[in-house]
Amino acid sequence: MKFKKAIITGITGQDGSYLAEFLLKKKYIVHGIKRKSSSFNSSRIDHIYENKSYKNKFFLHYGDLLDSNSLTKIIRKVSPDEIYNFAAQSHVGVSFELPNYTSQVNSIGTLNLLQAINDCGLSQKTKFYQASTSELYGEIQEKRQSEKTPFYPKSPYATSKLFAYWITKNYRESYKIFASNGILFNHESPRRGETFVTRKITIGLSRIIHGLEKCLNLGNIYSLRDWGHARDYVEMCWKVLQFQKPDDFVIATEKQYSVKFFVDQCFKYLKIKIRWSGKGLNEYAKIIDFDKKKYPNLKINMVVIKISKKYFRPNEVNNLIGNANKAKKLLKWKPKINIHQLIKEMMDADLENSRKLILR
Ligand code: NAP
Ligand code: G4F
Repeated sequence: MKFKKAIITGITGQDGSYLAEFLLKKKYIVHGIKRKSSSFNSSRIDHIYENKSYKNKFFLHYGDLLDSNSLTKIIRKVSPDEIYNFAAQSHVGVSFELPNYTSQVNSIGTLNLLQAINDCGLSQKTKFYQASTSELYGEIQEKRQSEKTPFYPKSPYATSKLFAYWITKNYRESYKIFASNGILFNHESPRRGETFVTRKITIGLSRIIHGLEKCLNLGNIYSLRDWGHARDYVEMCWKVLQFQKPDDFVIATEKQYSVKFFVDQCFKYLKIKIRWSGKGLNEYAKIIDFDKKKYPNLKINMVVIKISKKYFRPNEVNNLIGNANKAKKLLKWKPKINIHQLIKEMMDADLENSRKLILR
């Protein structure tokens, strides 16, 4: 039996690790591209690498989206059926600090991959998935954003991903590569990068509970997002490439919550009562009731959330919510994990991580 071969860029990231697990279960041979780092950056995939049943099924290659030679070399050697381009400088806030680098990696990096497919003579064999994003909608032009909603990017990150979106379409039309964009809304998990807001909250609260920190500083807590679970979303990335033709799809839960709601629901899950007071940069949340036996490090009136100017962006995307009708109809998209299950999974994992930190 001939197994399908996939290359995943960004294998060490949140989505790369979940997709690798998903494809291996589907009997794919998975090749991940990871970049050289001076410290370990493989914690999300170590369990796969060490799993004996994936010996000769899971391979890692050093490569970088900015090094087209490395990409061509790996693609030529593997001759993959599918490439999933997840690698990116993916933090919107950081993209304002590193606009040039972000643009190089996210825009030119994507072009380098597409050109490598062509240069290796694989344009009629290798399918290409581009990790596009709801950030493309930025200053929203429609209440719910679908594949037809005009884009209005508001950060160097979003602008760089707009180039990547169009160059993917361009290579589809020019060279008939099966190249598709998944326009994914925010998706989170216990493997989410620690500086994205949901993970920052679940880590922050876990550390406060374990007495490792006193207070969590956040930026714009009134920002609205459509949050799903990364495990659900990577399955859709695969489905996008199994569709009968290359196309672009919005993947979203179609439900919207504020950052403040996410904080409230985390505290609710922990059975800790908080009260919000103040306005703007002076807004804060303090603890008003909790189980003293369960949480010996907490105190009544302890201020646990503060607002800090540091975490506001020069240009904010205030409001995103998807319209995923096309994916529901054509790809049978239906999210399995809701926000409360997501919060439970993330809180439980980070409480355990903090507990282990204390025991060290
Ligand atoms: P992530 O956790 O930040 O992972 C990004 C990955 O890209 C990491 O493996 C990182 O390697 C790698 N990378 C960065 N620069 C690279 C370079 N120059 N060459 C090779 N690899 C490089 O991101 P994610 O949340 O999994 O998201 C996956 C993709 O989907 C990203 O493209 C993101 O922009 C996009 N996206 C994400 C969401 C979301 O809500 N998560 C929504 C829409 C779109 P290191 O581990 O070495 O840093
Ligand atoms: O968690 P975030 O940093 O995610 P953001 O900016 O929505 O971007 C993520 O989702 C995109 C899909 O729409 C991806 F393309 C992108 O790669 C990334 O995965 O911030 C969410 C919201 C923002 O409005 C931000 O201003 O939360 C607000 N926020 C409030 N306080 C904060 C904080 N964000 C961060 N990171 N840290 C804070 O302290």
